[in-house]
Amino acid sequence: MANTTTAPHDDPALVAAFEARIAAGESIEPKDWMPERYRRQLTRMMSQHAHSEIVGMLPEGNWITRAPSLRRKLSLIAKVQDEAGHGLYIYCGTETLGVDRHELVNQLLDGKAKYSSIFNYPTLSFSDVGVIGWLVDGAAIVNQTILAKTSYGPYARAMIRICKEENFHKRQGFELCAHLAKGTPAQQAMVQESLNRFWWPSLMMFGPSDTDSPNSGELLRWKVKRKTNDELRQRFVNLTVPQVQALGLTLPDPDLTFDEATGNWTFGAIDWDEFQQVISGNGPCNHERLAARRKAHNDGEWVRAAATAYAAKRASASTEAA
Ligand code: BYC
Repeated sequence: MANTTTAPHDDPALVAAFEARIAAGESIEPKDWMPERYRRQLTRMMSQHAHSEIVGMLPEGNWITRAPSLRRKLSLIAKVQDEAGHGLYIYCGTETLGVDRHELVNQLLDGKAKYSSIFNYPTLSFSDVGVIGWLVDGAAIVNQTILAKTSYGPYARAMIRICKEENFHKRQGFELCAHLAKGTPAQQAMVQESLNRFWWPSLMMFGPSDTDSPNSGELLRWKVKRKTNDELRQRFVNLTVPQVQALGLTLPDPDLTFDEATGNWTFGAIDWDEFQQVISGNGPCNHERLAARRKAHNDGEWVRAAATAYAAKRASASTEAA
């Protein structure tokens, strides 16, 4: 990943002016002056986000050939394609910060870049497609609706469009889960089993607890993040528990209780050791995911070569015409 531990000395007067703009709620745009550390933090966060969208195509893409009906296949293909669009859109956003997309892609392929932990879990049944749409896109919406108010203009604008599509993904996921939950005993058992497997990893998507989140302080100060990891996780739990109940399903958490005083659903302890393992490259599917991305990248070499040759041909044609 881009180094975020050191930054050259920024002019204190420029930093003060920048922080005053942030405090006033102004949007920071690509050509505006920004502290080097702000640029690096955004590059880190946005590139991880873009990688997550691209790797996030794999678990669900696994089921395209085995979707149980034409309707399910069409909506799954459309969703996976949307995720590709989100990735490309956010990579464009990172380029406004002065980084080369190829550099970021290479960091992913070399295993140096992070991407969301959730995509290192396997999709074992078709109901996982529903649960991912419902929970994973649902968690993404909670996180990204707030990011739509982030201080960096291009990222905020990307989130507005992406959230609209994620909302649609969430609905198709919930609709699939509702269909299974009302179905045969075997279908009910299938969706319950998917929910059991994806619940805790979905909570981990929001990142470590606030006390163990090294980046949050700086990101909150610069209004890149507008809520903490724990605040967003709690919001997701509060939104999701009633949906689980409405489907007649249960969550794999014996400690889940409603706290009348706070209006929050309190939940049990998250397995942070598992989270650390997954984000360190040792989750159930990390190797498989990176192998798939490397293969796709290598298989696409001829497309990149053709596009480069075509661009060169057009450039020389326009030079000759001038
Ligand atoms: N997975 O200081 P912290 C999607 C890392 S895609 C892996 O709290 P921060 C979708 C973190 O990077 C969902 N790593 O970090 C796609 C940091 O490591 P480094 C992706 C994680 O940045 C397809 C370290 O742990 N969404 O929705 O303040 C289909 C310490 O964490 C994770 C985004 O990327 C994780 N879950 O907060 C369907 C949203 N959590 O870099 C859906 C944008 C933490 O220091 N990103 N780490 O080595 C964010 O909002 C924030 O970056 C995070 C983490 C809340 C994720």
